[in-house]
Amino acid sequence: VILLNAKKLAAEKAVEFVHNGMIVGLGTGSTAYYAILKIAERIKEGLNIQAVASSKQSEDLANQLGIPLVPFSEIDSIDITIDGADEVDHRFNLIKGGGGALLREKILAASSKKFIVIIDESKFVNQLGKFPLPIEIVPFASELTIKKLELLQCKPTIRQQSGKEYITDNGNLIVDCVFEELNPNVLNEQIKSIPGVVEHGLFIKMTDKVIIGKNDGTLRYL
Ligand code: A5P
Repeated sequence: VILLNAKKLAAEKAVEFVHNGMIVGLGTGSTAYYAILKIAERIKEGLNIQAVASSKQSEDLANQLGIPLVPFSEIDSIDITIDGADEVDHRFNLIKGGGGALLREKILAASSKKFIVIIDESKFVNQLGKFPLPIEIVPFASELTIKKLELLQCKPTIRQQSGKEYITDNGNLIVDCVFEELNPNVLNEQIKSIPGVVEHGLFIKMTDKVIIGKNDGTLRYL
């Protein structure tokens, strides 16, 4: 039996859209990992690109693999960003941030000419919200911010790691929110309007292409 890796399949397909001279946004997580490996492989074969990383984790990986990185301050825009997601619906709305990198990921996506999302089929859903929505908040007065989030009918949990509060690359907290009903367009505005919220993991109208790797070894494109 050949074991197929649906994440790897989608990731490697996406890297076919990377061409010489491009500035490439590197995503974060176990699916983006395979895209980064493939980009490194193509660089060894002669591909000439520069990359921007969406997290410390992806930056470290890119450095280890010899992918040339540029600081964000030195570029005007990104040609293509390839990143994973936690959930994707039919309208190309996403939940991201399971890995905690949502803020930088969203900054990259918003500055990218092409934003390609790579997932395995388990993440393609009819309705977003089974996966708790990650929301990045500043530590100052976090109790008050969380109370305001609760008014939006959500059950918030402060993310923990090794018995302590998880801290993002930007020094903030992540609150994982389960909503009674998740209306992406409405919540997109409501959550952002709460002072203390830095960013949330809903990515609305940002995605150009979704590549789904299936367990039977085939691909599906949206
Ligand atoms: C990282 O912050 C997230 O947005 C990831 O893109 C998301 O959690 C997907 O990760 P996996 O590919 O590991 O499932």
